[in-house]
Amino acid sequence: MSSTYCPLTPQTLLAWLQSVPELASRLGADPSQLRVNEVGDGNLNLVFRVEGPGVDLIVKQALPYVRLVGDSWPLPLTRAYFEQLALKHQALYCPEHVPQVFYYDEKQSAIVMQLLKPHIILRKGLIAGQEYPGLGQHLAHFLARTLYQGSVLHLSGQAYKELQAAFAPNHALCKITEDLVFTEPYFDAPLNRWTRPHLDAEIMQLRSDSALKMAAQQYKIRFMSHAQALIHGDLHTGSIMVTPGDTRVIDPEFAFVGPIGFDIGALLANLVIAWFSQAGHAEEQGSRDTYRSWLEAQILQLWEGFSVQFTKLWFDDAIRQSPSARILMSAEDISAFTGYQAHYMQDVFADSMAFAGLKIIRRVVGLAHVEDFESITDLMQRAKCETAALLFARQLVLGVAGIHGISEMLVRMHSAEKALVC
Ligand code: SR1
Ligand code: MG
Repeated sequence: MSSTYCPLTPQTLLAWLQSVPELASRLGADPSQLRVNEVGDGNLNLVFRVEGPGVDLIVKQALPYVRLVGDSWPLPLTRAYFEQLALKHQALYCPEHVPQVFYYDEKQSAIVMQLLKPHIILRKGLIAGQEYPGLGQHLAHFLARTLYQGSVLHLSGQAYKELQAAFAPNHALCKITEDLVFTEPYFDAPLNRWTRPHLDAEIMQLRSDSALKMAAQQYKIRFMSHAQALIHGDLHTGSIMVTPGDTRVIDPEFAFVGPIGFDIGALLANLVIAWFSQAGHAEEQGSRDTYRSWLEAQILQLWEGFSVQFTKLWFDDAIRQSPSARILMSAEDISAFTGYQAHYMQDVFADSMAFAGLKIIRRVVGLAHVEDFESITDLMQRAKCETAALLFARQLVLGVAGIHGISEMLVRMHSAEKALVC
C-alpha cells in the first residue's frame, strides 16, 4: 500500500486498513467478510462505511479538491487534521454528542471513527417529517458545553491563545465561508445558482440592497475577527446524525476560534429552512402544521437551553473562583457580574440572528444549496418557500423586525410566510 497520499476506493480501502497496525484489531476475525461502501454525499470528502461481523467503522478521507466542483477548485488536505483535532476537543467538552475517533492517518488525510448506527442525517429526517424527542435539548447541551469550554471565558489566557494558534492554519476553510456565505450571494458570482426564473427578481433586488450588503460585510468582518471560542464552523442539519433518542454532531472540518453566534446561527438557519420547506413536503395542505410546531419548539428549546446552560457554566466557574475566573468576586460583585452576563448573551443572540439570516440567504442564492428546498420538485412551490425564507432572512440580518427574543423570531417567521400568501 502506498505510503504517500492517494484517494482511497472501496477496492483499496481494506488493504489500507490492514496495513495500519493500530487498526488491525478493529477489523474482526475475518476481514474478507467486510463490506465497504462509499457513501459521501457532502460537498468535500470521501466517506466509506465498513461493516461486517462485529465491525462498524467510518473512514472519512479528504480529497485535494472540492468534491462538489471538481479538481478546478483545490483545497488543502490538512482539513482532515483540523477535523480530528476539533473532534478531540469536542469529545473532552461533550462526549455524548460526538462520534468516537479511533485513528487519524496524516499521510492519507483520513479519520477512522465510530459508525453511527442506525442514525440518519438530521436533514433527511426533517424532510421526512420525523420528530426526534429531545433534539432541541441535545443541541442546546452540545452548544453550551462546546462553546463555553472552548471559550476565552473558561480557558486560561495561555490555553486560549494556544487553541487559537492551533486552528489558525485552517484559514482555507474559513475562506470558503467568507466567500460563499458573506460575499458571493451579493454579486453575480459565477457559481451562484437559484430557482430560475422564479427567483430572478428577488436575486436582482438582493444585489442592489445596500443595507443588506453592508450588513453582510459587517458580519464577515465579525466572523473573521471575533475570536470568542472554538466553533464547529459548519453546523447545519447535514452535520448532525440522529436516532429518536440520540444526537451526534459530525464534520467539524471548518473549526476555528470564531464567534459563538456563528454556530448557533447556522443551526437556527437550518431549522428555519426546514420549517419554510415543509409546505413543499406536505402530503396535503396543512398536513405538516403539527410538525412545524414541533420544529418551532426545537428552535425555542435550542436557544433557551443554550442560554441557560452557557450562563450557568460561566457563573459556576466564576463563583468557584476557578483558575479561569477573570476577577475575584465578592458577594456584592455578583449582581454586576450577572448584568454583564445578560449583556453578553444579548450580544450572542444578536449575532446568532444575523448569522442565521446570512446562512439562509446563501443556501437559496449561492453555490451550495440544501436538500430541504432542492427536493421540492414543483418549482413554483419551491420558489414560494424560498422567497418566504429570503424575506425572513433579510429581517434577521437587518434586525428591522425588532427581534429581541427567540419567541419574537418565531412570530416573525409566521408573518414572513403570511406576507407572501396575501
Ligand atoms: C465548496 S464547499 C460548500 C459548502 O459545503 C460545506 O458544507 C460548507 O457549508 C461550504 O460552504
Ligand atoms: Mg460538512
